[in-house]
This record gives sequence, structure tokens and C-alpha cells, in this order.
Amino acid sequence: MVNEGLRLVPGYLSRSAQENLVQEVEKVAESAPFYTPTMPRSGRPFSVRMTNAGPLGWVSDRSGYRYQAEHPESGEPWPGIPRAILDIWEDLSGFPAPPQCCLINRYGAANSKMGLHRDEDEEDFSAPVVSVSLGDTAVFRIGGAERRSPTSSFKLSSGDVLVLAGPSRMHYHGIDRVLNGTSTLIREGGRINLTLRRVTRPG
Ligand code: MD6
Ligand code: FE
Repeated sequence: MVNEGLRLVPGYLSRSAQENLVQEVEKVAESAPFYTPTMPRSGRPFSVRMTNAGPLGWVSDRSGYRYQAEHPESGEPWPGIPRAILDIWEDLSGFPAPPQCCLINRYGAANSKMGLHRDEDEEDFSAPVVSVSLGDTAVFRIGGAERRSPTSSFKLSSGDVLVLAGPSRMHYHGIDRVLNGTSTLIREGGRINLTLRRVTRPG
């Protein structure tokens, strides 16, 4: 499979950098608690809990997917994206403007996954998407520009960073499963994923 523009940086974050990011996520979650999003139309709950940092958060509910400035349950603005997370974007995105959304996905110890999707709710696709994996190893699947395109899979371990730039920015992808007990980073187990995105056109 060719995923032009995809770059996996295994072991990008040291153990101490990973521990620091878990703490930063805990701080974000104190002001913007994890909540369980629901699917458009069906209202079926996601198996993953979510929260956001940054001026725009990605949310999903019965009315659809969108970006909004406020937490859907508290109505409060999302907290800022922690400096240590902005540094990763600056180092790896190659994009001149900062990310506007840091979506935080929390996979619990039991059977969380994420179906095949494209990140396509943004107004501007010229910026890459940068994603950081923390905690238990996940099996990441990626295909092509169409849902029926052939797919392949690889593992994302704690501290790995994945960049989807160029054509791969619009490729279908998802998380097949999380391999429980593969990391000691998160006390309660499971996995945290940070997905950094530009939402609007800069300038
Ligand atoms: C996850 N990641 O790793 C889900 N999207 O939990 C994504 O959906 C994703 O890793 C765009 C680019 C990179 C990603
Ligand atoms: Fe995605």
C-alpha cells in the first residue's frame, strides 16, 4: 500500500516526555472533562471518550460532526493546547501556523476502537495531521482515498508520533484494537491519543 506523505516517527518521545504529556492531559481534563460522544443520527455512544484543547474542539452528537469553541457538556471554552504539545507540532508538521485543535481520545481498558474514517471536517486540508500515541499499543489501519481502497495496518506504541501529510492526509484510517497491558505509562491502563489539526485557513 502506498500512503504518500505518511511519516511514522517511532519513539519520538522519551519516557519522561510521555509522563509529562500524561500529566498535561490530566490538567486539561480537570477543566474539560472527558465525555462520551455519540454518533450522528443513531446517537450510539463512541467506545472512546474524548475531550479537546485549543480554540476549536472536535465534537460529535446526533446532529453531526463539527468544531466548536465550547465543551458540549459544561459550555466552557476548551483549555489552551499545552506548550509541550505545540512543540511537537512545530517540530514535525512543517506548517507555518499553529494547530487549532488538539483532540484527546481516551481508550479504556475494555475493547475501545475507532472505525475507519477520514479527518475531513476541517476547512483547510493543506496542513498535515499530527498524532501522538501514549499508553497501550494500538493497531492502526490505513487505506486510501476511498473507503473501499485496500488497507494495511501497523502498530502505534507509546511515544510514537504519526504525521499524515500530502495525499495520506485524506486517507481512510482507524484503530482496530488496543493491546491491553502493553504499557505501564497510564496508571489505569488503556491508551491516550492526541490528534493535532489546523481547522481554518491561516491568515
Ligand atoms: C487514534 N487517530 O490514534 C486515532 N487521524 O486513536 C486518528 O484518527 C488519526 O492517528 C488522523 C491522523 C492521525 C491519526
Ligand atoms: Fe483520524
